[in-house]
Amino acid sequence: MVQKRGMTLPRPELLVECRPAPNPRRVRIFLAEKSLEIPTEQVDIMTGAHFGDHTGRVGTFHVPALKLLDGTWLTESMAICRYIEALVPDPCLMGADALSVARIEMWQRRVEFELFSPIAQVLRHGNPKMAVLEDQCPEWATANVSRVHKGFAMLERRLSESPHVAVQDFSVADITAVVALDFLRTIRMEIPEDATATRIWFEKMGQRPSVIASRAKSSAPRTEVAQ
Ligand SMILES: N[C@@H](CCC(=O)N[C@@H](CS)C(=O)NCC(=O)O)C(=O)O
Repeated sequence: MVQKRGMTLPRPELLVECRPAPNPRRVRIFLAEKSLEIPTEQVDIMTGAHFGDHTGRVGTFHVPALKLLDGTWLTESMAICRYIEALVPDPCLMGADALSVARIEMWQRRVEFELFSPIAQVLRHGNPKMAVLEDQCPEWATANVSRVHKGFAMLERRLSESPHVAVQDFSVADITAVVALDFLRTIRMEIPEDATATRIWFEKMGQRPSVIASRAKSSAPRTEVAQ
C-alpha cells in the first residue's frame, strides 16, 4: 500500500498487455520513465485470446489492464498512467499545475485523436490479418490515410514552435506521439521528408531509454500488432 495525503492506495500488482500493441507500449514507457517495474502477463490479441478469460476477469477485452493489490482492475492507458502518476509523482509526466495539466491533457488527446487513432484505423481496416479484431471497412482505411497526413501536419506545426509536444519538458503527450509514429511501420508509412521538426524530435525521443526498452522484440511479425 502507498500512503497518499492520508489515504492508502493499493499498489499495482500486474500489468496485462500484448507486447507488440501500441496502447500497452504507452504504459510501458510511462512506467519506465518512473523507474517502476511491475510483473507483466502477455495476452495474444491476434489469436483473439483476449475475448475469453481476460474479458471475464477485467470486464473489457482491451489491453493494457492493470491489477492492483486490492483486486481492482484499471483499464484505459491514460487512466492507468494517471494512477501511476499519483503514486509516483517524479518525474512529473502529466503536469504539476492546473495549466500544464490542461495543456498536457489537450495535446495528448489531440495526438490520440488526430494521429494515433487514424494510424490504427488504417491498419485495422486495411490489413486482412486484422479481421480477427475488426469488422473491416476498407473504405475507412483509405479515408484515414488522409487523416494521418493531417495529423502529421498538426504535429509538425506544434513541434516547430515547442521542444516537446505539450510543454517545455517531456510528458505523456510525447509518449503518445512517439508510439503513434513508431507504429507507422505497420501501415508502411513514414514521417514526411519535409516534417523537419518532427523528424528531429522523433530522433531524440528514440534515444530515450524508456522508448528503447519498450520496443516490441524485433522478431515480432510486422502485422502482429493491433490497436
Ligand atoms: N482506449 C484504450 C484502447 C485500448 C486498445 O484499443 N487496446 C488494443 C491494443 S493496442 C486492444 O486491446 N485491442 C484488442 C481489440 O481491438 O480487440 C486505451 O487507451 O488503453
